[in-house]
Amino acid sequence: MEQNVTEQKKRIFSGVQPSGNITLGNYLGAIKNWVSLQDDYECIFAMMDLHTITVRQTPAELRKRTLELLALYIACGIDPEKCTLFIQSHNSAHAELAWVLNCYTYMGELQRMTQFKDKSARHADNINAGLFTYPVLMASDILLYQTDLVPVGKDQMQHIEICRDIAQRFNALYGDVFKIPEGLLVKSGAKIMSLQEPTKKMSKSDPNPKSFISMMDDFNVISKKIKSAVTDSEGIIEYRPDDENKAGINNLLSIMAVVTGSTPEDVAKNFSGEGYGTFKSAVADAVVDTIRPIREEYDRLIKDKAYLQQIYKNGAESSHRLAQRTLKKVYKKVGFIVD
Ligand code: AQP
Repeated sequence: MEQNVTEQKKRIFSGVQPSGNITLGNYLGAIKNWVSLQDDYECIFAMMDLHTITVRQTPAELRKRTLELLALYIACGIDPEKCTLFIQSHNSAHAELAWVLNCYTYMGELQRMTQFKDKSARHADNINAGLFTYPVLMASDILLYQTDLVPVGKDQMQHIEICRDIAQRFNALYGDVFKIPEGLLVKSGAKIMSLQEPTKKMSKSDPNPKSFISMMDDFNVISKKIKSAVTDSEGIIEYRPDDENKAGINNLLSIMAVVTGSTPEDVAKNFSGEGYGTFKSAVADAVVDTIRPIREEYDRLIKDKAYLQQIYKNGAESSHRLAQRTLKKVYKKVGFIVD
């Protein structure tokens, strides 16, 4: 007897906030990895605009950057025919589930989050409740889609852990409502560091623009930023991941390794005996070579507003359909009248 068994692909959810121009860190730690996953998984990628307002945004800029982010996803190689691409605020289920899950999350758990501590220190004048409950919204983003895997950079692993804890707590009370997701860390590029303070991660909202490479920077600006990256006075190109004094060189070695498909150790071997100046120039060239084709495609796409709109509208519809299944189940379990 002929069997019509179609193997169900595992589902992936991830996203980036349009909270600034996307950095090389976001690209190497997240988006580049998504591209390689899209054939083997059912992928849902969002522009996480709800998350951005935990820090004050300029409304017109946020709108512009959200569309730019969509164009950038596609320019980086995300295929809208294979993946669902949508704007987080277009699907109200995210905020709705977040409210429910807020009631199943403890203050103590949220207080331990590194990102909350970092961002509260950086935005001491605006430590709002949204910043505090950010991980709950992130848990909702993931759990709504019964996600199997969440590809993220190292900085977000703590949020994946709390997402799992919340889901397990909810399931323990109400049965198997949520799939328990797993974080998927890239092998290399999981944490690209600031070019100016290499013990801190590269962040798009860092007030010092020299600290990050934006995917939108002019190519000569990218070169200059890499050439003025903070290193050390030792003058030896060696990969020593546990030596804080080598943080700047380690970071440049990691960047070079990811963009050339090598390992930091091998890159260090290739440049052993060279001066930092020569090495930095080579890293700058390799980074520019990586970004150039993406930018060319981006420049073409960003002009086609109708195409981008069609994609995010389709994405909103599909994501809504999928999310409603979970949300209805949750509402029913907690005792809301659903039908
Ligand atoms: N420096 C990094 N190295 C590797 N991966 C990184 N990611 C972020 N920075 C690095 C990964 O990018 C994805 C999207 O992150 P996000 O925009 O949702 O938020 P974030 O982690 O807070 O990124 P930023 O750039 O630091 O944003 P701001 O400054 O607005 O807070 C995630 O998978 C993340 O791991």
